[in-house]
Amino acid sequence: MAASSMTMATGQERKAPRRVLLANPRGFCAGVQRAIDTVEQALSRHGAPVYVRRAIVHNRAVVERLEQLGAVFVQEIDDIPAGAVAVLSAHGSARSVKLAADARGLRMVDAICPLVAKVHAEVEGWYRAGRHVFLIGHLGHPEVVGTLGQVPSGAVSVVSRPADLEALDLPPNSAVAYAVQTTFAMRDADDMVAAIRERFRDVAAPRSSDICYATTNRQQAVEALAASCDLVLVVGDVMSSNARRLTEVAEAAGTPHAVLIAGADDLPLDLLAGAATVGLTAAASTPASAVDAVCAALAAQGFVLEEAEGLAEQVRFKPVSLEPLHPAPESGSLEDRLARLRADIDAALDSAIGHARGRDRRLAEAMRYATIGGGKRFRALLVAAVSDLVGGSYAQALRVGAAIECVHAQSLVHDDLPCMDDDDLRRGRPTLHRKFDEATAVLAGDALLALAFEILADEPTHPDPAVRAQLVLALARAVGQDGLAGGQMMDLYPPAKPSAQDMFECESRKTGALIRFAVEAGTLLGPCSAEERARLLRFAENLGLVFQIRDDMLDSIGDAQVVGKALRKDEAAGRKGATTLLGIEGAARQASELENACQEALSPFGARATPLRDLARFAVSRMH
Ligand code: GRG
Repeated sequence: MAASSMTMATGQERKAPRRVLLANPRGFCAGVQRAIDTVEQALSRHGAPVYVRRAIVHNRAVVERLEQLGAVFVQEIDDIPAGAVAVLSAHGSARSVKLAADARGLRMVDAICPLVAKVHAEVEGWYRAGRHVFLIGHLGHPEVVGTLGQVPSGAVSVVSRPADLEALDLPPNSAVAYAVQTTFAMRDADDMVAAIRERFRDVAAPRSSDICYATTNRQQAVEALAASCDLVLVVGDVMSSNARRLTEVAEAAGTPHAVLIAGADDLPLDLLAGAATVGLTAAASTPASAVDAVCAALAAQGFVLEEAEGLAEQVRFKPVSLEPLHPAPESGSLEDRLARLRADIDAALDSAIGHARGRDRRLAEAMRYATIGGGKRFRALLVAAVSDLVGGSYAQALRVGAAIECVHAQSLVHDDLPCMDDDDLRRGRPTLHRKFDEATAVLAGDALLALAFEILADEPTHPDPAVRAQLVLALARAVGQDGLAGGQMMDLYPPAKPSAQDMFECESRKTGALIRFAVEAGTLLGPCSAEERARLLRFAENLGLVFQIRDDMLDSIGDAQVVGKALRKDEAAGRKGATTLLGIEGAARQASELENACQEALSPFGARATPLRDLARFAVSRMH
């Protein structure tokens, strides 16, 4: 068909007019429209300049028009003045970008396409479920970079061709999952999924296709007309992944030539001269004005324009809220808040441990094993809740939370060593010295302890060096002779006949000290009156004891599977905890009285203290 049209086109007695077949649908999708609207509305609401990190969508003309309206496009968060309004691009951003924006005090508006946000949520869910995730996409594309940045590095492998799977060292019985870049070519994704399924038995898949409706519709529309065209023109930016996919799809569907053009100035005149039927489509990021200009130029060359039959798209997304985001997990149930905080803490720990070349990889692996992807994050949530209560920054609280989790992980790793509690299981997995070896466990603990102080002393934790010094001092006291180390000594070498007072003293140091530090650190991150601080510290004192008494109770009545470690060891070792001294009922009564004291300490804060109340409730009733 294409060849015979060409003959007609170049022959003397050509009758049929030369025509342009316009693919339907083409051009802007709902996600692109929403992102552009977001920048325009942010400009009218907050005034110029509004900063945009990276191209809001991949189209030069769109970016230039927004620049004329007062938008300033930058590459990195550091290029944006503190306190400014910043819009994040439709392609989605890594967690670290949002945390950097928050730490810089930016008023952040995230214009992520909701369909990309769906992929982020899937990837995070599979990572949490312990699956290795394949992201079918193009390495380096901003959408892929943003998706990778939702989980710690190494949790996701980017693959684009079946051959990429061969390079991976994963046994066939691994639990895996796949997600797809929203603008990936449908047929290539199908091939990739088939290759994954052939290699792995346990494969979790997205509930609905990750390739977005706009990519799907535009690829199908161009595929339907390509074979009848001598030439297919795709109007779009060279940076646009979905534009480039449209040229590939058109060529694969049988047109002899598919050319990506930015606008009317780029028309391939040599190819047009010999073409009778030209297909025309446009990427999801191409404005209608660019397509109109190309149509006008083709009409001027004698082409008749014809709309091809196709789908009418009705998709519209809710506008982005223009209330600048501070991504603090202040809303939702305790479980929701914990889930969001866990993901953020994992990302903060992953980036703090880092991937610097030349460092010992085994040590870094052991540090990640000890800290990432496990634990309730009780102490980190506590810092975030107190910081939020006193008006502190979430990003700063997250850094302090990560530091505390490093110390906590260190204490668990050392506590599990044969010279202390000699445990094989922690957080439902082999203890660190069992997974690695004892020397690595000692050194990973040492490095985590050093990292905790490094995080606290580093500038992004707080702009005021005096606050950073206070944080460092308070943590040093919490882990030293009067804190964890001293408490552990009392536990290992108790007096011959320990009294209830001895037991409380030991637990207050071993467990309470870090919980008290979490609360104290939170109060340092925002403005807090002396009275508020005293109440919060009282809350912390009682909470630490509640937490430890419940720990003792779980040792007697808990389910090892749920708790994730060996139980019934204290009594066997003759160690005196709350349950051995007070009995189960007595311990429960004591914990409940202490919880009441926690709630009383919070009473003047009213509803603002709900997250802290929830934590106290959790501490007294937890099963793990
Ligand atoms: C920190 C310098 C320094 C020394 C450490 C080994 C040691 C000295 C102290 C041991 C402290 C210890 C193991 C206390 C028990 C605290 C406790 C109740 C742990 C369980 O905490 P969860 O339930 O654990 O919050 P997850 O796994 O949820 O994080």
